[in-house]
Amino acid sequence: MNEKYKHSTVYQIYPRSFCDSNGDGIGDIRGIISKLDYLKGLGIDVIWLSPVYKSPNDDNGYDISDYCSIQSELGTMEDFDELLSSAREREISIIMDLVINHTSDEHEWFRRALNGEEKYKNYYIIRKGKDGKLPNNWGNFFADCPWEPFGDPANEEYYLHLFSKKQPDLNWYNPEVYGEICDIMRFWLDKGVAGFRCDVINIIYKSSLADGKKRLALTGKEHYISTEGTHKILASLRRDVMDRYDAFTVGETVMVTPVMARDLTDETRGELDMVFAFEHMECDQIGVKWFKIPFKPKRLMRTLTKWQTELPWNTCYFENHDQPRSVTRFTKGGEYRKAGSKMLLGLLFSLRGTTFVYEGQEIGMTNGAFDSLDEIMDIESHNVNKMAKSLGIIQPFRWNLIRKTTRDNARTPMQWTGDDGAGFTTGRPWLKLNPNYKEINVEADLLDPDGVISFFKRINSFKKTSPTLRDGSFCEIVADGKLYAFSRELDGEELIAVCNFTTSKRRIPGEISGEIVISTVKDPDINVLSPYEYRLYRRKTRGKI
Ligand code: TEU
Ligand code: CA
Repeated sequence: MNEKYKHSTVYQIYPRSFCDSNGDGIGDIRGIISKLDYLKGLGIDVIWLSPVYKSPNDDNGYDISDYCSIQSELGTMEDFDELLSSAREREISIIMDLVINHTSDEHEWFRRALNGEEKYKNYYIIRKGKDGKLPNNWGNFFADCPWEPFGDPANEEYYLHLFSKKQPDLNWYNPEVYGEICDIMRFWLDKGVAGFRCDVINIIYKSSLADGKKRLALTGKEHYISTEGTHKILASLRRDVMDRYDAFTVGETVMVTPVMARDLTDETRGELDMVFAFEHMECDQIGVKWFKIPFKPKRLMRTLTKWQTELPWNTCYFENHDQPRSVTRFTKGGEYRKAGSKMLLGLLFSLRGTTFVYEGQEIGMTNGAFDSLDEIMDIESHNVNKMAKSLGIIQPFRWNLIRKTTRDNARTPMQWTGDDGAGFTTGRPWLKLNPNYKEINVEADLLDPDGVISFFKRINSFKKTSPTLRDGSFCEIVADGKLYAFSRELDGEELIAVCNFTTSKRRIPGEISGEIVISTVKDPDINVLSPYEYRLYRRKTRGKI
């Protein structure tokens, strides 16, 4: 793949929550334009924009009703074009979120299907019920039933929706759907975007609609995870569209294994450039994400090592708009918030792969502080609540489960200043601000010489200029749940990253030596790591092997 993008630092923006330019409480494109210098200062190369297309917002833009126009509350196409050119002036590229497993039920295609136009009915997956029952026994990602009556219930027809019922799945058996999506991709690429983050891309082609093997969650998934049909579509999209542009794709690939990820990113097959895997996001849960268990650092370390070893090129990320905040999740937070945030960034940038960060991660933003379900907007959380209720789980338990897992944890407005509205808005924010914005905000962090942003800039620019950190091989040294240490090696140089995942001081193991090139603490002790310290050693290996 294109070396330029491979070594980019990508910053994800969740537009509703980033910066509001007109006081309506919703972040917008002009707000993003106003922060481009800030992003340039961080050393960002690429912005991944979560969806900005027209949408009834059942799932905050992941339910698209028009792929080629801009959601009016976020701005206009002129604003978008200005964003693109202002970013380009700063040598920042933009990738779009390509959501093609489903559309909104308010998309013209679905409306025309409902009107009885056969052509458009064939854009979706519509099936007759079986003897008064649903077409199959599949599960749904949002704790719902994946079949909804299509039109008049008397017809006993249902449409498939693996997500919300306002997100009907597209029928990828139909070549016309393929053609439409090619046109949409070209529309944005012709404008000059640098590619796409492809939403749940490894589930688009359902190999069959037969009943699935019964499971705790997502019964039926064996019929759609990384099917041959999906591989073929991806190879065609690459050949027919992507290869004609200077652009790249990163696939959001759910439930993917290293073997699947290798196939999806294999240069000779020519499908995706890189993929987001999820296994390391599962080290504080059992089975489904709603059953959280205490975080097990050892599981995180082992999983990172597994993927670093088994996949030639990873995407490295700890946060996005669907996951709780990493500092809350993977550290004790509180008095260790700053140290923990920096350690996690150090770790992230030391791994082999393309680095993706999420808005707010650069200041160590924490999970939202919600008091009850009334403050939650995330459709997934509301569905989980309903499902848990139907299972007889009582309210305090339901809330406890949702509070920890809700995607709104990562969607609270960006904390720019300590002023009312956190510098995010002069109005009433669409989602409750975390009250800790008074202490945790960009303005305060920038003034703090020991702040998270200054470390972010340091480690980001170090990675850009270090061939070893960019391309070196990966080898685990320690992964005992307390310390995580690994080396990266290239052309006779070895860099060793060491992370302390505990709140106590820890002795440096004997095999780790060299000159300390970076540390998250001011005067690092040669023999001992401070709580949540990250440091990087350098030594020569020439002649040793
Ligand atoms: O997420 C896909 C997905 O699988 C999530 O539902 C995931 O299971 C959960 O959010 C985190 O564990 C993508 C988008 O990132 C998400 O925001 C959308 O809601 C979803 O697709 C549907 O488009
Ligand atoms: Ca606004």
